[in-house]
This record gives sequence, structure tokens and C-alpha cells, in this order.
Amino acid sequence: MSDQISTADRRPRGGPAPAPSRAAAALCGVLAAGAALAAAQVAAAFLRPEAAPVLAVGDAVVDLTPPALKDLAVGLVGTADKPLLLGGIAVLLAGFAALVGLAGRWRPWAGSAGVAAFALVGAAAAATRPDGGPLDVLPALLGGAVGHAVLRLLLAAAPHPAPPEGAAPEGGAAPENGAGAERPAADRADRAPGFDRRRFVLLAGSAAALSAAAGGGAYAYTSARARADAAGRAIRLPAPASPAPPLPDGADLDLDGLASFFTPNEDFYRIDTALSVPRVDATTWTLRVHGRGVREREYTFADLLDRADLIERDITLACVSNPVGGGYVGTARWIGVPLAALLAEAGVRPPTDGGPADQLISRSADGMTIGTPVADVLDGRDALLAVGMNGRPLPVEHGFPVRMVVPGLYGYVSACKWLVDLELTTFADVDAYWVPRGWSARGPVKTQSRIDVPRDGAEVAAGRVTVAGVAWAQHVGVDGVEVRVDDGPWRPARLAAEDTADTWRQWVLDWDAEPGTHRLAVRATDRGGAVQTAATAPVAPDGATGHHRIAVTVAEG
Ligand SMILES: Nc1nc2c(c(=O)[nH]1)N[C@H]1C(S)=C(S)[C@@H](COP(=O)(O)O)O[C@H]1N2
Ligand SMILES: [Mo]
Repeated sequence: MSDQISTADRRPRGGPAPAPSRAAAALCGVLAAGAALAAAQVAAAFLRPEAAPVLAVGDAVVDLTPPALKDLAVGLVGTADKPLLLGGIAVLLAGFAALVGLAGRWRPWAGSAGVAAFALVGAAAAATRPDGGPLDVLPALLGGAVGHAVLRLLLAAAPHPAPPEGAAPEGGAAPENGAGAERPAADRADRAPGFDRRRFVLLAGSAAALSAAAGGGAYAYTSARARADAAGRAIRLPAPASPAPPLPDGADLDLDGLASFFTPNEDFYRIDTALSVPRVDATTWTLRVHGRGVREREYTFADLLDRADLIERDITLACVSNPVGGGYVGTARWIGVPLAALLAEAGVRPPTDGGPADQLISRSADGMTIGTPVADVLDGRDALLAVGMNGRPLPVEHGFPVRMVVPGLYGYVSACKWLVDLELTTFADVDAYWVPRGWSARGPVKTQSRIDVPRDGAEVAAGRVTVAGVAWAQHVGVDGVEVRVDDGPWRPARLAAEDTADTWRQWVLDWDAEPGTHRLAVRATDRGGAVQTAATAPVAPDGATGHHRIAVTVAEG
């Protein structure tokens, strides 16, 4: 074993050993990191996909990022923030790995320390995720061990610059073969100088290829298994005791470029902090209901599906971070358990009726906490524990097996996905996840309207132009939409038939467009007669306001 301790042990007597070139050492570091990640990915595939260190570190970064920076990131790149974050982590990692390789050039212990630091960060991130456990350190630690071995092997084999006059051609850092055996000096002395390089290229190439194959294979295996899980849980949605009436004729204008009334599940916006979608096993899933003034209860998924009081409702869901005119809003036909009935079984009373809790904290499998006013949930609106979305079980991305949906509240204060726990508490006692991050504890939806056609910046022919869009004021209802061209008067648009007060409403207006560039603006009026404000507000802390405006170029007809 003595020949494996370090390259320093094999210095020729009488002089320092030439080290591998800088470039080669950096490459060794990067390849070792690749091998480490691949090994960790393989281990995670068998243990728990979420324990893969890159994902765990990414998730931790998401939670630790200062809100302002996160807003900036989402503002700049929208929902591409996740791939960019993972890419950024990969670049940082490669840089750090190259430094570790360089450090290992002269001082093997420094390389080892670098690898250990890297493994510990991954292990700590994995173990401290809300859904993580002590076993989750294993992939990172195994990756560290593999990375360490590969770094040693490659550094020992790395070619080094020509030795000083008179020294043996291959200097002291003897190439080590896989078994760690050292050749007799005589054998090395008559090797061609190109031998070192060829051997290194072969080793490095094999390391890269093996890492890519193992890491890629493990990743593919994990994804395939997730898809098989999804297919395997062919859950039959029960028929709701209270079905939603058919969509009224004329509620969906079916115009080119206008958002369809129901948003297909595949197109439904997705907002969450999860880098990898939590995979929850419905057969072992339970929902715990507990807290102030509650007889604690636990429900299984079958308990929910077997209930006689399932309802089906059309509800428009909107994100508080939807900018004016943005797309983080959609409508679905949900099936679920009426939340008020379920809470009533546990003895929950509204605060106005002496109930000791004014906040309902919902917790998800991935550790998200969302706070909803108890008063809103119990005021008769169709707050749901949803199990179905547009006729199908909830898609994994949208919270399978159970999520909350509460008409009239932004998603961050109501729509907990991958729900596992409901706690009755108070706003004074508990801040939900987004509150210390600069968002309001209460988030009723603000009335908004959007122009879908023409698109902003579009060129249209002069004459009759169809202008159309959607408007929403969930749980209040939309009673009017008006459009203004340039500085002209507000003109009423034709409203599509209303589905319910909890859904958005389409609208359309025929515009006699004159050549030139024109600005179009839209505003809605809710059922209480309140006109959507023109005052602009940013998305934080409780939702954007202002009119959606677009510019259109009208060409001579
Ligand atoms: N577990 C969990 N639930 C969550 C979130 C989250 O990050 N994690 N985001 C919330 C936010 S901000 C919104 S707007 C809605 C979005 O739901 P969707 O992705 O199904 O459109 O989910 C809510 N529920
Ligand atoms: Mo949101």
C-alpha cells in the first residue's frame, strides 16, 4: 500500500518531483467531480432521488436566496430560473473542482481536503432539506469517496512538463496503473515520452465516459421510474356528489390567440420552490389535521376519495407574482373534498364564533408552509382539498395526490401542493414560508384584466380588428370590461357568458383600427362596482396592480 499514499512518496532522490501541468491538474479535478456526482446520482437513484447532492444544494440555495435577488432572477428569466440555477451550480462546481485539482498537484492532502469539503456541503444540504433524513448523506459521501479515488488516480497518471536536464525522463510522479502497482524504474526509463500522455488521455477519457454513462443512466432510470409511478397509480376519480354544471354556452369565445376558458393541465402555469417535484405515494399518504381547538384526526387518500361529499368546481387560480398582463393564472375544473366540512368534523369553528385559530397552516411533503385565513375557508366559499384537475388525478407538478384550492386567494396563501398536514393556529404565532421573505401574510386576489389579442407589438391591417382577453376578480365576479385606445374614451367590451364568480371571464371588442401605432389598455369592474385601479404596484408584497397596456402597429388596409 505504501506506493499509493501519495505521489510525493515517489520523488526521485535528490530533487523535488515535477508536478502535473496546471491544465492537466485542473482537468483531473473536474473529472473527479464528475465521477463524484455520477456516483452520488447512482446512489440517490436507489436511495431517494431528492438526495442527489446537486438538487439538494440547489433546493437549499433557493431557500437561502435573499428575496430581492430571487425576484430579480425570476423577473429576468421567468420560470427558466431553475435550469439556470442548476447550470450556475454546475459552473461554480467545475471551477471549484479545477481548484481542488490544482491544489492536489503539489499537496495531495489539500486535494483530499477539497474533495471532503465538497462532499460535506452536499451531504449537509441533502440531510437538512425539510423532507430529508440522515440517510440522505450517503449519496454525497459515496460521491466524495469515489471523487477522491479518481482524483488520486488521475493526478498520479497526469503528464508533467519536461523534467530538468539530467533527471529521469518521467520524473518522480510515476504513473500508477489501476491496481496501484509501481513499475520498476528500469521499465520506466526506456518509455517514449508520449507514453505518459497517451495513458493519461486514456484514463481521463475512461473516467469521463464512465461518469457520463453511470450518471446519465441513473438519471434516466430515476425519471423513468417516476413516470412508471405516475402511470401505475391509475387512480379512478370518484364521481362527485355535487358535479359542476356544464360550462354555459358562450363562456368560451374560442378565439385565436385568446386563452381557452379551461387551461389544459399541460399548459397550466407552475410555481413552486421544488427543484425536483415531490413524489408522494398515495397509498401511504396521510393528512394530519391538528392544532388549536381541534380534535386531532388523520385521513388516508382512500378516506378522501370515499367521502360522500365530494364536489366539483371551476376555479381560477392566480399567482401573486403574476405581473400585470402575465400568464401565471389559469382555470381548471377541480374535484375535491369541501375543506370547511372536513374542518367542521374536527370541531373547527370560525374566529367570529369563538374559534381559537385564525390561521390555517398547510404543510407540503417538501416542507412548504402556506397560511390561509380560517375565516375565508369557513365563509361558505368552495375551498377544496383537490384530488382532481380537469377530469384527471392531480398531475405530479400540480400537487399529487392532494392540494388545496381556495377561490379568491393567491396561490401562495391558499393552494398548497403535495399537502400532508393542516394546522389550526394564529397569524400572531406562525409566519408561513413567504412571510419573512417579504410577502404579505394575507393575499386576496386583486381584480385584473389582460389583453390576449392582438399580441403586444403585433402588426395588424387597418379596419375591423378583434381585441380580446380575460378578466378576473375571483369570488366577487367580473361585471364589466372596458378598453381604451390611445387617449380616447373607455369603451365597454362584450363580456362572454359567466361561468361562476370564482372564474375568469373572457371579453371581446371590435375595434375600427386606423393606420399608425396605437396603445390599447384594459380595465375590469367587479360585481361590487369597484373599477380596477390604474395605480401601478409591483408584485411584492401582495400582488401587482395597474392596467395592462399593449402597443399595436396598424398598417394601411
Ligand atoms: N408545496 C408547495 N405548494 C405551493 C407552492 C410551493 O412552492 N410549494 N407554491 C404556491 C404558489 S406561489 C402558487 S401560485 C401555486 C401554483 O400552483 P400551480 O403550480 O399548480 O399553478 O401553488 C402554491 N402551492
Ligand atoms: Mo404564487
